[in-house]
Amino acid sequence: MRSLTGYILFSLATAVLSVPLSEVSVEDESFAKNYLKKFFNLTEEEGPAVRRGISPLNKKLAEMQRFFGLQITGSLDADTLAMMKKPRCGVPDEQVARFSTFGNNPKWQKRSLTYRIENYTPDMSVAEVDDSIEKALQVWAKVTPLRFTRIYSGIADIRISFARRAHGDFSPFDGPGKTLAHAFAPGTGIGGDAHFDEDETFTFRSNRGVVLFIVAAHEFGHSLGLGHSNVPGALMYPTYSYRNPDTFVLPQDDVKGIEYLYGSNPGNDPSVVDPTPPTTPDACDSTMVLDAVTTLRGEIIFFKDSFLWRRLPGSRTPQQSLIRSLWPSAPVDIDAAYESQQLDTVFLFKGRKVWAFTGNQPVRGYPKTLTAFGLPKGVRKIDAALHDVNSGKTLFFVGNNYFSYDEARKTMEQGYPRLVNQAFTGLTSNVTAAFQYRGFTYLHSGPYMSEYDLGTGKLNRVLRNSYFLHCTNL
Ligand code: TQI
Ligand code: CA
Ligand code: ZN
Ligand code: ZN
Repeated sequence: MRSLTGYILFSLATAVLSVPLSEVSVEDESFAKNYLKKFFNLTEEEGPAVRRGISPLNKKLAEMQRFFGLQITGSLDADTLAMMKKPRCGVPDEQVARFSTFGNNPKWQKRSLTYRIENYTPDMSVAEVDDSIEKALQVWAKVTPLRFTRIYSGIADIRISFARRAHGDFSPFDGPGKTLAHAFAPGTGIGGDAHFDEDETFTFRSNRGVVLFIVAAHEFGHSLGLGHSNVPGALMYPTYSYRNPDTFVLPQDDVKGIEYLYGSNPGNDPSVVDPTPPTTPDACDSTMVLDAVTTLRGEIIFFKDSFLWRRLPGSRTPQQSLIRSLWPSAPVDIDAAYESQQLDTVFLFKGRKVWAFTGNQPVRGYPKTLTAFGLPKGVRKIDAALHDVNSGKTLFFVGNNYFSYDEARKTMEQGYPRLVNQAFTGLTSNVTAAFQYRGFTYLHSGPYMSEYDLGTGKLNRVLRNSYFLHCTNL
């Protein structure tokens, strides 16, 4: 990594030399580098391409030029730089968390578009590929005036194909992993086309391999003119995570993005209640009630809906992501969570079930039921769980009561349930989440969080979620 800055500068120098007419300043060079990192996944890794002498920077420049319909030179020329500097929907991306469009807002000038599936992957049946593609286009058709018609011959607006390695455009695929697919912004010729990397294993709905429906829906977002979003959970967010195709609903941010380009679906009957688009919870919302909080190897993890925030030790700004991107087999909308440091395991609770993970690996034998886990039979769900490092006991909060579990003996303790407000003074409503951090115990009740000293049972202060879960937009 050390020599990389030098390496990038070197390749920029060669890029610039190949276009002798343009004068590119050092500022422009680093601007271009950052732009490509941000929007075209330029990485500073030393890969096989680097060893072969192909600069990743030149490749990315070519990719970007192809994307915007510029002349493909693979070097940082004046036109390319001008395109990079064009405002993206007039809003600097780093200021607002949301969708993006491409530099000059390329979009289709017609509402009726054709698509053609030019070949198939052997990973799935023909019917499954057809269905995945059709459903992926319908994701966008549902919320816009756009209509898609399949054709079986001739030249379609959106040509769909599977290919490996070099396949006739400027961006060869890279073998298994990394790039899964790519698509071109609206336009003639290659514009709108979507290519899928045949070296990936595509699936219809399993969480092994990549779900073709999800990747296709994301690529068609590009085919229609959307860039990446910086809202975790958005379909156009640039990391893949498994989602169930049968229950997928286009997130709010993507709806806003595509409506910005094409308007909303005029046929949408307001009396038909559509599922509300899922939104990403906002750490800045002071009324937000967290589902659960736990520690994990020194981090604090906050859960809300299908999302979590990780607060790394030494960092004040928590990182938001989907629960499934940390633990693909974990549930969403969980009830409670705790960490057993002795077992180096995090337990997640939802309804009558318990999941367990060590690091990011699921623990064998889980998920299991609350009763198999040791909780009394009558308990249908728990509200919060708290592991006390000093005593090795775990407290389970259920309504006004709590139970205590001896982690070492693996048994529930006698003499429980007890009343929560007898052990924790000042707590008048149910505990919604709980955790221990740096010797203090934190019990959440709605948007408030009470800090206790477990040794003395004393309430120190009442805080807001924002005490640990910093709001980063302010
Ligand atoms: N392919 C990239 C993508 O579609 C290609 C790409 C890189 C790109 N930079 C771009 C496209 C800028 C447009 C604009 O994002 S990928 C995902 C996701 C990919 C990634 O193979 O990395 C999906 C393909 F979002 F999950 F990361 C599909 Cl869904
Ligand atoms: Ca690949
Ligand atoms: Zn391609
Ligand atoms: Zn993308």
